Amino acid sequence: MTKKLVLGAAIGDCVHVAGILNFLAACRRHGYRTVFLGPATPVERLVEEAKRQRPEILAVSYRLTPEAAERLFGELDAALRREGLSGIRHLVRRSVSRWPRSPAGPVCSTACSGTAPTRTSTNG
Ligand code: B12
Repeated sequence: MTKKLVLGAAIGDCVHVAGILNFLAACRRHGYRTVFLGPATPVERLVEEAKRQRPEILAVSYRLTPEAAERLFGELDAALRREGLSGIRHLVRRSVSRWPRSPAGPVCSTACSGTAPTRTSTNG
Protein backbone atom coordinates (compact mmCIF):
# COMPACT_ATOMS: atom_id res chain seq x y z
CA MET A 1 0.00 0.00 0.00
CA THR A 2 1.31 3.49 -0.84
CA LYS A 3 2.19 5.45 2.28
CA LYS A 4 0.46 8.77 2.83
CA LEU A 5 2.67 11.79 2.24
CA VAL A 6 3.53 14.64 4.59
CA LEU A 7 5.12 17.57 2.73
CA GLY A 8 7.18 19.85 4.98
CA ALA A 9 9.04 23.15 4.74
CA ALA A 10 10.32 26.12 6.69
CA ILE A 11 8.80 28.99 4.74
CA GLY A 12 9.53 32.59 3.83
CA ASP A 13 12.89 33.83 5.11
CA CYS A 14 13.08 31.29 7.95
CA VAL A 15 16.00 28.85 8.06
CA HIS A 16 15.17 27.20 11.43
CA VAL A 17 14.64 23.56 10.54
CA ALA A 18 15.18 21.42 13.66
CA GLY A 19 11.53 21.59 14.76
CA ILE A 20 10.04 20.68 11.40
CA LEU A 21 12.61 17.91 10.86
CA ASN A 22 11.69 16.44 14.26
CA PHE A 23 8.05 16.58 13.31
CA LEU A 24 8.69 14.83 9.98
CA ALA A 25 10.71 12.14 11.76
CA ALA A 26 7.75 11.55 14.07
CA CYS A 27 5.47 11.28 11.02
CA ARG A 28 7.77 8.62 9.55
CA ARG A 29 7.62 6.70 12.82
CA HIS A 30 3.84 6.73 12.43
CA GLY A 31 4.02 5.24 8.93
CA TYR A 32 3.93 8.35 6.74
CA ARG A 33 6.28 9.08 3.86
CA THR A 34 7.81 12.54 4.16
CA VAL A 35 9.33 15.06 1.78
CA PHE A 36 11.19 18.09 3.11
CA LEU A 37 11.52 21.08 0.78
CA GLY A 38 14.17 22.76 2.93
CA PRO A 39 14.73 26.06 4.71
CA ALA A 40 13.46 29.43 3.42
CA THR A 41 11.02 27.85 0.98
CA PRO A 42 8.92 30.42 -0.91
CA VAL A 43 5.15 29.98 -0.46
CA GLU A 44 4.78 29.67 -4.26
CA ARG A 45 7.18 26.70 -4.34
CA LEU A 46 5.37 24.97 -1.47
CA VAL A 47 2.05 25.39 -3.25
CA GLU A 48 3.52 24.15 -6.57
CA GLU A 49 4.84 21.04 -4.83
CA ALA A 50 1.55 20.51 -3.02
CA LYS A 51 -0.19 20.65 -6.39
CA ARG A 52 2.25 18.16 -7.89
CA GLN A 53 2.62 15.74 -4.98
CA ARG A 54 -0.88 15.95 -3.42
CA PRO A 55 0.20 15.35 0.19
CA GLU A 56 -2.17 14.21 2.92
CA ILE A 57 -0.69 16.87 5.23
CA LEU A 58 1.29 20.07 4.69
CA ALA A 59 3.66 20.68 7.63
CA VAL A 60 4.86 24.25 7.74
CA SER A 61 7.25 26.00 10.08
CA TYR A 62 8.07 29.66 10.63
CA ARG A 63 10.21 30.55 13.67
CA LEU A 64 10.66 34.32 13.29
CA THR A 65 8.29 37.19 14.11
CA PRO A 66 4.56 36.48 14.56
CA GLU A 67 3.63 39.43 12.32
CA ALA A 68 5.57 37.97 9.39
CA ALA A 69 4.13 34.54 10.20
CA GLU A 70 0.55 35.88 9.99
CA ARG A 71 1.29 37.41 6.59
CA LEU A 72 2.95 34.28 5.22
CA PHE A 73 0.27 31.92 6.49
CA GLY A 74 -2.35 34.26 5.04
CA GLU A 75 -0.57 34.09 1.66
CA LEU A 76 -0.36 30.32 1.94
CA ASP A 77 -4.07 29.94 2.72
CA ALA A 78 -5.01 32.23 -0.18
CA ALA A 79 -2.72 30.40 -2.63
CA LEU A 80 -4.03 26.98 -1.55
CA ARG A 81 -7.59 28.20 -1.99
CA ARG A 82 -6.79 29.64 -5.45
CA GLU A 83 -5.32 26.32 -6.55
CA GLY A 84 -8.25 24.32 -5.16
CA LEU A 85 -6.02 22.73 -2.53
CA SER A 86 -7.64 24.05 0.62
CA GLY A 87 -8.83 20.53 1.47
CA ILE A 88 -5.27 19.55 2.38
CA ARG A 89 -4.77 19.56 6.12
CA HIS A 90 -2.00 21.93 7.08
CA LEU A 91 -0.17 22.02 10.36
CA VAL A 92 1.75 25.17 11.06
CA ARG A 93 4.17 26.26 13.70
CA ARG A 94 4.96 29.89 14.29
CA SER A 95 6.47 32.17 16.89
CA VAL A 96 4.22 34.01 19.32
CA SER A 97 4.49 37.67 20.19
CA ARG A 98 5.60 37.13 23.77
CA TRP A 99 8.37 34.79 22.62
CA PRO A 100 11.21 34.74 23.64
CA ARG A 101 10.14 36.28 26.95
CA SER A 102 7.78 33.45 27.81
CA PRO A 103 9.73 30.66 29.47
CA ALA A 104 6.87 28.38 28.54
CA GLY A 105 7.84 28.41 24.87
CA PRO A 106 5.95 28.15 21.60
CA VAL A 107 2.39 27.76 20.45
CA CYS A 108 1.29 25.34 17.75
CA SER A 109 -1.52 26.39 15.48
CA THR A 110 -3.40 23.92 13.36
CA ALA A 111 -5.36 24.83 10.28
CA CYS A 112 -7.49 22.07 8.83
CA SER A 113 -9.36 21.90 5.57
CA GLY A 114 -9.11 25.58 4.84
CA THR A 115 -10.74 26.72 8.04
CA ALA A 116 -9.21 29.56 10.02
CA PRO A 117 -6.20 28.50 12.11
CA THR A 118 -7.24 27.15 15.48
CA ARG A 119 -4.90 27.37 18.40
CA THR A 120 -4.51 23.79 19.53
CA SER A 121 -2.04 24.10 22.35
CA THR A 122 -0.64 26.94 24.32
CA ASN A 123 2.01 26.41 26.87
CA GLY A 124 1.97 29.83 28.43
C1 B12 B 1 19.46 27.13 16.19
C2 B12 B 1 18.94 28.55 16.01
C3 B12 B 1 19.37 29.24 14.87
C4 B12 B 1 20.20 28.61 13.77
C5 B12 B 1 19.24 27.79 12.86
C6 B12 B 1 19.95 26.58 12.28
C7 B12 B 1 19.00 25.71 11.51
N1 B12 B 1 19.41 25.38 10.29
O1 B12 B 1 17.91 25.35 11.95
C8 B12 B 1 20.80 29.87 13.09
C9 B12 B 1 22.10 30.20 13.73
C10 B12 B 1 21.00 29.77 11.56
C11 B12 B 1 19.77 30.93 13.47
C12 B12 B 1 19.64 32.12 12.80
C13 B12 B 1 18.77 33.12 13.20
N2 B12 B 1 18.00 33.15 14.32
CO1 B12 B 1 17.77 31.60 15.46
N3 B12 B 1 17.63 30.37 16.86
C14 B12 B 1 18.09 29.15 16.99
C15 B12 B 1 17.68 28.59 18.38
C16 B12 B 1 18.88 28.73 19.27
C17 B12 B 1 17.19 27.17 18.41
C18 B12 B 1 16.08 26.83 17.41
C19 B12 B 1 15.95 25.34 17.33
O2 B12 B 1 16.52 24.70 16.45
N4 B12 B 1 15.23 24.77 18.31
C20 B12 B 1 15.06 23.33 18.42
C21 B12 B 1 13.74 22.92 17.79
C22 B12 B 1 13.58 21.39 17.95
O3 B12 B 1 12.69 23.56 18.50
P1 B12 B 1 11.65 24.56 17.86
O4 B12 B 1 12.22 25.26 16.67
O5 B12 B 1 11.09 25.40 18.96
O6 B12 B 1 10.51 23.61 17.35
C23 B12 B 1 9.64 22.97 18.30
C24 B12 B 1 8.19 23.25 18.06
O7 B12 B 1 8.03 24.58 17.69
C25 B12 B 1 7.79 22.25 17.04
N5 B12 B 1 7.75 22.61 15.63
C26 B12 B 1 8.64 23.32 14.91
N6 B12 B 1 8.26 23.37 13.64
C27 B12 B 1 7.11 22.67 13.56
C28 B12 B 1 6.30 22.40 12.47
C29 B12 B 1 5.13 21.64 12.66
C30 B12 B 1 4.28 21.33 11.50
C31 B12 B 1 4.80 21.17 13.96
C32 B12 B 1 3.56 20.39 14.18
C33 B12 B 1 5.65 21.44 15.04
C34 B12 B 1 6.77 22.18 14.82
O8 B12 B 1 8.73 21.21 17.13
C35 B12 B 1 9.72 21.52 18.08
C36 B12 B 1 9.41 20.72 19.33
O9 B12 B 1 10.26 19.62 19.30
C37 B12 B 1 16.52 29.59 18.78
C38 B12 B 1 16.40 29.89 20.27
C39 B12 B 1 15.71 28.79 21.01
N7 B12 B 1 16.28 28.43 22.11
O10 B12 B 1 14.66 28.29 20.56
C40 B12 B 1 16.89 30.85 17.99
C41 B12 B 1 15.78 31.76 17.51
C42 B12 B 1 14.65 30.94 16.91
N8 B12 B 1 16.46 32.53 16.46
C43 B12 B 1 16.10 33.78 16.42
C44 B12 B 1 16.62 34.76 15.55
C45 B12 B 1 16.17 36.19 15.79
C46 B12 B 1 17.51 34.41 14.52
C47 B12 B 1 18.16 35.36 13.53
C48 B12 B 1 17.26 36.48 12.96
C49 B12 B 1 19.42 35.93 14.20
C50 B12 B 1 20.18 36.95 13.38
N9 B12 B 1 20.07 38.19 13.82
O11 B12 B 1 20.76 36.60 12.37
C51 B12 B 1 18.62 34.39 12.42
C52 B12 B 1 17.49 34.23 11.40
C53 B12 B 1 17.83 33.33 10.29
C54 B12 B 1 16.61 33.11 9.43
N10 B12 B 1 16.52 33.85 8.34
O12 B12 B 1 15.77 32.28 9.75
C55 B12 B 1 15.05 34.09 17.47
C56 B12 B 1 13.64 34.23 16.86
C57 B12 B 1 12.85 35.28 17.60
C58 B12 B 1 11.76 35.87 16.74
N11 B12 B 1 10.53 35.68 17.16
O13 B12 B 1 12.04 36.47 15.73
C59 B12 B 1 15.25 32.91 18.48
C60 B12 B 1 14.00 32.52 19.26
C61 B12 B 1 16.39 33.35 19.44
C62 B12 B 1 16.00 34.52 20.31
N12 B12 B 1 15.70 34.26 21.57
O14 B12 B 1 15.99 35.65 19.88
N13 B12 B 1 19.07 30.54 14.57
